[in-house]
Amino acid sequence: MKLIIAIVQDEDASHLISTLMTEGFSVTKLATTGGFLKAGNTTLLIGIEDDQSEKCLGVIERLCKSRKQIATTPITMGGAAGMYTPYPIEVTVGGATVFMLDVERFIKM
Ligand code: 2BA
Repeated sequence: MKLIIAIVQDEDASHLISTLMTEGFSVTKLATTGGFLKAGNTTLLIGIEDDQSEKCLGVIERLCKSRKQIATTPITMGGAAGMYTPYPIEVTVGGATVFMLDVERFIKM
């Protein structure tokens, strides 16, 4: 068995979850926050049998779109004076960041 941890954009989450469930996958949704943009994203926990990994990854790849976002990153000016000037940068977020782990034991009590 494997555990897929998929970090996706909020905009893609609900369609992705409903499609995964229609395809027979069990999904747990977590509301998470990206460390860089400090914006909300969605993390899905999906427990799968080994032979389902390509099917599950295919659904995620098909439904999660990459988007450009403007991040306003403060850069420090003036040393000890501690003045901050917002510095806008464009970043491409997603489609999805996926971790796949081997599951040692799966227990339901
Ligand atoms: P965030 O950390 O908010 O990052 C959002 C996007 O900002 C990233 O998109 C990437 O394009 C950019 N970015 C992140 N760190 C950067 C940096 N130090 N300098 C310049 N640009 C940077 P994605 O790569 O698609 O990541 C989307 C979200 O997936 C991330 O949100 C984070 O929540 C998660 N993530 C990505 N890689 C991860 C990792 N190695 N471990 C844990 N979570 C990860």
